[in-house]
Amino acid sequence: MKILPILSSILCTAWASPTPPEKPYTNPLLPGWNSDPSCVHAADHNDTTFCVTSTFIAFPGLPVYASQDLQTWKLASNAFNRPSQIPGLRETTNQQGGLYAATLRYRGGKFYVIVSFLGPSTRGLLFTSVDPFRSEAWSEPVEFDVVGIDPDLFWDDEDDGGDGKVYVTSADDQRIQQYSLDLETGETGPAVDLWNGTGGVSPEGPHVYKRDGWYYLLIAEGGTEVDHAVTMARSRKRTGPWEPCPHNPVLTNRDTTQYFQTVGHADLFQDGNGSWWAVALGTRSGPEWVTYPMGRETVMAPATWAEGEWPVIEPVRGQMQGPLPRKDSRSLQDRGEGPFIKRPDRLDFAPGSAIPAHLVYWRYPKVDHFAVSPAGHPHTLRLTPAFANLSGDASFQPDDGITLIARRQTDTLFTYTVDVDFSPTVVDEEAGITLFLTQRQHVDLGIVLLESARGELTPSLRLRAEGRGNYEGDIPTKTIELSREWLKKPIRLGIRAVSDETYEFFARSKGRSETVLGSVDAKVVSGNTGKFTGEWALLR
Ligand SMILES: *[C@@H]1O[C@H](CO)[C@@H](O)[C@H](O)[C@H]1NC(C)=O
Ligand SMILES: *[C@@H]1O[C@H](CO)[C@@H](O)[C@H](O)[C@H]1NC(C)=O
Ligand SMILES: *[C@@H]1O[C@H](CO)[C@@H](O)[C@H](O)[C@H]1NC(C)=O
Ligand SMILES: CC(=O)N[C@H]1CO[C@H](CO)[C@@H](O)[C@@H]1O
Repeated sequence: MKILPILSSILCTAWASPTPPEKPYTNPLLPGWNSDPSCVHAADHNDTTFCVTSTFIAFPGLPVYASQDLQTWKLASNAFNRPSQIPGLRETTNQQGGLYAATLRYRGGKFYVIVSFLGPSTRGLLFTSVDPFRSEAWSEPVEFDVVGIDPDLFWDDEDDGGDGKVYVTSADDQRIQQYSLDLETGETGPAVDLWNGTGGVSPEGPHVYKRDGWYYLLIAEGGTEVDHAVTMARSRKRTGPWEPCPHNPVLTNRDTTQYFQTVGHADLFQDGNGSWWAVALGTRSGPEWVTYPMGRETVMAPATWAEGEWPVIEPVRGQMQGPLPRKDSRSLQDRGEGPFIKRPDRLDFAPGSAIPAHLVYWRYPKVDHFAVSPAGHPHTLRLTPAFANLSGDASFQPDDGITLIARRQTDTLFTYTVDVDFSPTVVDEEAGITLFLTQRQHVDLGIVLLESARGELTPSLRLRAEGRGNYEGDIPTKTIELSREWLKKPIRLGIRAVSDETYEFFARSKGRSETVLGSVDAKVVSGNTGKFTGEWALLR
């Protein structure tokens, strides 16, 4: 199979650096499915900011992105990159389970990623690394008894009036709870209730910060849908009592007509110049919240946080401006494993190369089902069909594996093509491309062997969908029998987003004109079983 996808503390001292002038920028910051961001600035890593986002059951997972200008982001590594780190992913059937809402922190030269793994059971996992630009440098996780979801990591420093212990703050049972964690052994202390929020459903996504003698607790409320909001409380003591912020919610787009909705699940960080920023998740859906194939993306808003005061975060808009660092991420060019994430791809799987770090599988792959440039076929990726299709049938076990390798949709408008060299020999055998949200929701264009009306086995092109998401109309299935001419050469299969609401599926044999098989409404891959994930344009 030949594959050619073309895709498109504010320092109040005399030595404080001057704040750079305001510069315009656009959201999303990390386009495509990049929900639940958590970011940290590492001054002694060349003033680089790092963020981690959610990947649920995709593998590799927990991507760590790096930037120096807060605009150009590069995939530095994947904190979750080998099955030994989380054997239980093999048995995770829930399409919205797995790994989400991690917290990234940096301290004493070490990076920490703490997360709940929702697999056969719910476990807390803590990954560490001293080299965020290398996936392999991420540790095997220290496991701990997590209380619920969305763990945060906070050092209650003695020289800042604390008890010197490390605390995890997480969400369970409609409240935010906190307990100590031994970073070496994973031993946890008793959980205490911190805060229930201001009354919204699902208080979650907590982060704790200490400033000017106050413990600040930032949380998400309202559920990660159109009522999503960020609220805050503070206390002189780590365990409360908590005083809610008088201008809660500190960040939300609910009850607005904004394109960016569901804004919430925020984290705050301070860049090298002392400027504060909030990152959060947002969905480009408008208030209708019906068409959103890109899923939940990472957005950023400038913030100010005066001494002894509450932070003030600007509402999230598509076009914003703020004191962006005057650095240049180009110095990251040769660092890390993945690409600058807004660049188009042209992948040719050169002999001896690895599968690019930004491509993902659904759970663990059968490694030998994905061969880069096998003997006699340089510059190709050979996929071996799995027994099950992308949906899996009733007897499908997650560890049977589906042959799927995917790239995030990072642009609303794009063209994606793959040159497929495949001659099916068994009835129903199929290979092609897919627009994939979950195993229950995807639109597939494949080359498949079908029995014709005349009873003959005929190679055909077939467009069909599994699931319907938020779409209510008829979803057409289209089948075209392929003549011998088509089969002599690789067939180029493609998906084109003709608008942010419509995908067109097409095919072309070399020297022939393009055949459009049909258009599919983006609502098909919005909502329902993939409410919390986002779109992948894929090959399989
Ligand atoms: C800082 O950047 C230089 C030049 O790119 C690189 O050699 C060095 O390793 C970087 N330091 C860290 C801590 O990343
Ligand atoms: C917080 O929520 C928990 C669980 O629902 C409840 O038991 C508790 O009474 C609530 N606390 C307050 C102060 O409302
Ligand atoms: C997947 O395979 C199952 C079982 O063979 C079949 O019922 C289903 O229609 C197939 N779905 C797709 C989208 O290929
Ligand atoms: C670390 C950092 O970003 N420093 C910048 C702070 O702002 C000044 C003025 O724009 C820049 O010169 C520094 O490079």
